[in-house]
Amino acid sequence: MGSEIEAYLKEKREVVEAALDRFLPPSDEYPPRIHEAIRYAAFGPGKRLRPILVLATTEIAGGADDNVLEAAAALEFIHAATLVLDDLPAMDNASLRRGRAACHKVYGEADTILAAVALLTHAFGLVALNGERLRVRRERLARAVREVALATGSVGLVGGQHMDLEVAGKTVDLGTLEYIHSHKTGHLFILAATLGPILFGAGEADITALGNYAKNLGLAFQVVDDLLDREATPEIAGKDTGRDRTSFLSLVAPAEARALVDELVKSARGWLKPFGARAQLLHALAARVAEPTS
Ligand code: GRG
Repeated sequence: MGSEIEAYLKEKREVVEAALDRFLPPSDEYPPRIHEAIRYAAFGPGKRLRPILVLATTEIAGGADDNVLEAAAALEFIHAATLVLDDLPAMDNASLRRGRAACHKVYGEADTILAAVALLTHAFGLVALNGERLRVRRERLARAVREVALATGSVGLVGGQHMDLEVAGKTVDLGTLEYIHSHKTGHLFILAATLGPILFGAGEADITALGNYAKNLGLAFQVVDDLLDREATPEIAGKDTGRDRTSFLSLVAPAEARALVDELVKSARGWLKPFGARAQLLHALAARVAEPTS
């Protein structure tokens, strides 16, 4: 499955990149500077994990990539918005992201904030567009939009990021740490794994199972990110590392963190049982995410 999952990820990454390009205004759209900044933020060479999750979980729900390209692009645009905001001097004050200069280092802080806001609002528009194109029932589309709002707002990503900044430099307990990680990372994973199935009309039990899969996967991913932050150089990680951020490694030893990753991946995969062989790729994705250099 090792090379199979790599080939799958490469193929889907190309599908996603084409969608990102298609759904963003061109960089010469007036006013050009902000559209350039938006594209710089969105097109950094990332793994495209969240949009790929949209595609993979929609497939489980019986849909095809073409059915949910707007939703997949929306997930990456939200993610890109969080990254460029996180790098700002008022937040993580990082200068390197995805192997190149952070957005504000190229476009300045004001246009980086505007680019992030535009990416976020664009994501909402894309989810609505997806619903219109699929002729999704009104209640389902309303739910999809509501889930995006909840995952990105103060009871989701914003809450997680707020607490992360609030406790910077302080000792935190495991509960607070779990809140931070599940909110600043987990909620977007859950959204990525459920948005396609919601739009595509999956049953409630399937949506719940996929959400729980993603919740565990997201937490595992964040612990791996913490390990990478501690162990990798900026050249390898493609971003500033060893920063003073809340990390599982401030509470547990690296070996324990590794064991936690294994435990979380096992739990994630447990939620795939109802899907049988159809979930083969989601199993492989979970194993891949747990790898130290994911
Ligand atoms: C814009 C909705 C919105 C919220 C703002 C700034 C903020 C609130 C949240 C930031 C949350 C944050 C930076 C979480 C880190 C998540 C994480 C582990 C990112 C790294 O993801 P990868 O490795 O990155 O998938 P690539 O570059 O591969 O896409």
